[in-house]
Amino acid sequence: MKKIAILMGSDSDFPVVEKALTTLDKFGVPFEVHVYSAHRTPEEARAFAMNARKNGFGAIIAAAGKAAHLAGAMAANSTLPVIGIPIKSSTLDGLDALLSTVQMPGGLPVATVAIDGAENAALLAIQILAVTDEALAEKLDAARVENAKSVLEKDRLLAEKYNK
Ligand code: RP5
Repeated sequence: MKKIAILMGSDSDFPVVEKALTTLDKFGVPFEVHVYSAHRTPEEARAFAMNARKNGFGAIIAAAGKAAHLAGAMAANSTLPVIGIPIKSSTLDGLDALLSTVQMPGGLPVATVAIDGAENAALLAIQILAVTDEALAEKLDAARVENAKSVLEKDRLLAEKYNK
């Protein structure tokens, strides 16, 4: 199976990004995690993106806060699918990172999830791998069923308590 790259601009992003690791683990999807910054370590970030396909990756998740250019830098140097996670890390509540990540110029797509949306980033990466992996697709289907069951159970509990 292809690996997923999980990159973050700073280790201060890790408490949010950790959810992506646990989600990939839950589905048995292999990953590598790194701290690379589009601004502080641009050479390393570029080298990672340029070699990612030949190093066995199927998608790149890139999380960054503030002037969040890491996902864009990955997209500039790789044609693998890039998923951006805008991190809420400054006084602007993550809106800065959201706009920096999502507003890519034509020709360089970044699939941007919600602010701090690490779980969805991992699920989207898994869905990309599942296009050619039937067993993984079945696991995704089963997880959707479980998710729906848990919501219906919450509905049942609230309805039981308040709907007289
Ligand atoms: C961004 O700046 C990082 O992704 C992080 O969200 C933010 C702050 O980084 P630190 O100053 O905490 O290292 O590049």
